[in-house]
Amino acid sequence: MNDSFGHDVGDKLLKEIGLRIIKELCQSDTLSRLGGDEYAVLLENICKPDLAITIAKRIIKKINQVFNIEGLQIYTSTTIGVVIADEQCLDSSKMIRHADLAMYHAKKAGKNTYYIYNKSLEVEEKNVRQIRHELEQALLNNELILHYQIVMDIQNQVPVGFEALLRWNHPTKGLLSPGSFIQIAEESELILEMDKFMLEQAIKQLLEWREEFNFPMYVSVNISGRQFAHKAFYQEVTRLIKKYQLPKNSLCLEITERVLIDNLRKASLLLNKLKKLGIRILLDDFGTGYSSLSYLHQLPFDVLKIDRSFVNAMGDVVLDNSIINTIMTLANTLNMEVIAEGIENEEQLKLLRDIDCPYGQGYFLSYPLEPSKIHDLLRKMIKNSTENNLI
Ligand code: G
Ligand code: MN
Repeated sequence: MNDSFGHDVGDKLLKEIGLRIIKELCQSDTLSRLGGDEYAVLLENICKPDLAITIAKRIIKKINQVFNIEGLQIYTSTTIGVVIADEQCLDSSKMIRHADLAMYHAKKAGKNTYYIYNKSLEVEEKNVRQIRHELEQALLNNELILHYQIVMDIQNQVPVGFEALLRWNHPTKGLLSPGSFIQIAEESELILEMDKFMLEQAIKQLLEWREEFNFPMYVSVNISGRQFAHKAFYQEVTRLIKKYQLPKNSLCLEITERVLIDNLRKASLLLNKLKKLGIRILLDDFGTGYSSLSYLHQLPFDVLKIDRSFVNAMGDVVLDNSIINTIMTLANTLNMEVIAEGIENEEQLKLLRDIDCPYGQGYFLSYPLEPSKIHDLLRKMIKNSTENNLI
């Protein structure tokens, strides 16, 4: 708010919010501002815990209504953590900490929500702290590694590139997929370090294989929302392109809709700048989010990646696959390429070929594997393509 409208408006909004909260309280209650945009309410003498929830709901509703400040119409939202005092242990700092934990939990559930503290939150919090600590160590000890999955031109059976996928070689738990740790990393600055590492590592690997096989492949790297929004991201990409003299169109960045939707104009500017550097932009998991036609039109994607759920649900006749057919037509109209994700068997591959889908990846073509295995697989595939005059 301060950045968009100035501190004056920000200050007035905070006061207005305070006034709206006070209106929901009675004489014996206390309201204070903890700092930033956080407030604490102490309800004394309530007859039953439910009342705290009723009041939380009322506060959420009131703050969700428009604010008129200096001629501006401002909309905002709230999340509230509720903690019920334990008669045996009235420790104020502990109560605030618990309310805080509950509030963060509410935030994860979305805007305009409340959550009531319970003991399991603390266990969860401890777990998260532990994983975060282990991740910091992982970065220092080179436990984070990249696996790669080959992307194929499925019409000609020729490899065209590979997607870099993060794995954690955990000292006791074995090889972990990002699902088990990426969210925790994304909630802290750690994700930035991890993304930086991935990007550089993937570029080095690409150049090594391009040189060895003398074959024009690309590498595709998944970009987190945090990194995409970070002001140093563009600089970092520029630095790497210079440092490694990266050929045009050999680096792809995979971005999900979720990352872009918050600030379409800013996203569009950044994507266009990245494209000028010779980077290709892939829209990952297409079809699972908003898939709004207006942003597809506004953003300069090179490729749509059809989410694997659609490939998984394919019928066995070309005409039965209206969603995939529609995505193909859409991509053609918008001058974008298509990669089908999650091809797991021969039937799916054949159908996608018949539908004229140009590119694909999935377990049936290549599992995500450690670099040495992908190296051998690429060598075989490229040798095969050359022998059969496919390239
Ligand atoms: O969101 P994104 O498309 O980047 O997800 C990549 C993930 O998909 C990787 O973790 C990879 O292991 C997984 N994956 C790759 N190919 C397949 C496949 O054929 N089937 C399934 N179920 N998962 C796949
Ligand atoms: Mn991806």
